[in-house]
Amino acid sequence: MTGRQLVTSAQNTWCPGCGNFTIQHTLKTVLAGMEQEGTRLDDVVLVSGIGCHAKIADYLNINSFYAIHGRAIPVASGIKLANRELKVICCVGDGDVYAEGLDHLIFAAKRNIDITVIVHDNRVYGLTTGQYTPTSPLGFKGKSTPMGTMEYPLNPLELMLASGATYIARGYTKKMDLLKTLIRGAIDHRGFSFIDVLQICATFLNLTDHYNTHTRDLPAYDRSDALLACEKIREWDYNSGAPIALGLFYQRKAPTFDEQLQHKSLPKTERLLRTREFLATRQ
Ligand SMILES: Cc1ncc(C[n+]2csc(CCOP(=O)(O)OP(=O)(O)O)c2C)c(N)n1
Ligand SMILES: [Mg+2]
Repeated sequence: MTGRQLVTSAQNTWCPGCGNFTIQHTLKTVLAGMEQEGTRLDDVVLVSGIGCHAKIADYLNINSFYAIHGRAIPVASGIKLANRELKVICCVGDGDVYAEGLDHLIFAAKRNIDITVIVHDNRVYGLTTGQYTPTSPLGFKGKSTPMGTMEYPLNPLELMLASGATYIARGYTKKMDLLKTLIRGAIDHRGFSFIDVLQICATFLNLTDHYNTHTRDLPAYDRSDALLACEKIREWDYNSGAPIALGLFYQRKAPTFDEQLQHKSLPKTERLLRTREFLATRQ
């Protein structure tokens, strides 16, 4: 099917002003562009977690799987391993993937499985009405922390770098052109691609003014240099008032888990060759 209507007729229940609209629109634009360039949209699968973000599976007219909370990544990994021809995109929430499903995120990055993870990081549990998540700012007052959280937020990009992710980026929903480039780059990347998308929660944590005044583009540097990437990633720790860099922080080529699994069925000499190639990429 070409030129398909990408938005479904399902009733949209996101709050007015929610950042999810931008992510949906941007993903739709990227998919339409890919289709124009020859990708069959039937070869794309969207897997979502549970939360406000996850409703994107209802609203986008592509093959999709509504997983359970925190388990979008294992479902996506299974889909990719069953059919390597598919482009598998996970839309997950910060509560979903940095709390309940964190171990899956780390291991998917470690394995460098060829899937794309887009985190709708509103830094709060939106659907369950405002509890704190691992990226909520220190002191955030929500339903479960009426006196303010006492925990310092996690820096998910640093965690992904340490875990072995081969494409690490941060976007912001009010910078749509950049977000589009990052999403397209992530889908085209062979290996585990990760984008943390800062989005506001219009009802429980509206950081629009802060993001609008603090976000900056990343300067030019060698994106395959892990030490430089780490330095840039650490400049904003999800809590300080420091400038918030947006863009692609890190990218490197490495064999993917799905490729290697296929190599297991190759003759021994061929396998050894592949193993050497793999080790060379880890120096
Ligand atoms: C196994 C399981 N644990 C907890 C829940 C309750 N629950 C549903 S959505 C949600 C939080 C979602 O937050 P987030 O992933 O940040 O998504 P958002 O709503 O902010 O988009 C929770 C805790 C659940 N549905 N299933
Ligand atoms: Mg959330």
